[in-house]
Amino acid sequence: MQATGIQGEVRVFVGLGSNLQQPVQQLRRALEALSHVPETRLISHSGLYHSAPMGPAGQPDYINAVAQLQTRLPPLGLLHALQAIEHAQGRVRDGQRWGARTLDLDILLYGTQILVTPELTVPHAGMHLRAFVLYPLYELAPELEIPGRGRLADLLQGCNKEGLEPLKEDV
Ligand code: ROI
Repeated sequence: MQATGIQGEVRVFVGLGSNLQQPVQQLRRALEALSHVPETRLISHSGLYHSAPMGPAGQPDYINAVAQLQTRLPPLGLLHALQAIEHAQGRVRDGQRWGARTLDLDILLYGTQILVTPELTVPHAGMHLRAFVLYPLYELAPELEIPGRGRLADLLQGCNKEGLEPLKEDV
């Protein structure tokens, strides 16, 4: 089955993360920006979560969420639109792997497609192991199957939730 909906729209899930410069505000601003991406509709978003950093220690905790979009943009067109939002919100690519960031927007799923290019890998390579992705995603689409990885509900069972907390004061 192909994941294109009516009029060629594809269901996409985008992961949002920030741990610098007022992360909650960064995510709110990013959600607003996502609602203005061309040929794209923002359908819904999860609650915001507080999460312990994965990667190098000594960086602040993150705020994470997941958004659901319907888009007619091709994968790389969407990627470039997301990068423009990251850039507008002060993201600087300092070359440090897994370092702190003002805003990270990751395409998690693009319909049911599996895509591996130098610029973009979909499904997102680490998503099936990350509680800060799987839990917010489950809020939006508990029935989801992650292409090549299995059922979201099963992946959730095997994932350590430690350090992940729904944000009390939410959007
Ligand atoms: N850790 C958490 N908790 N949340 C993130 O969004 C996040 N993003 C990253 C790395 C640095 C891997 N760690 C993260 O890119």
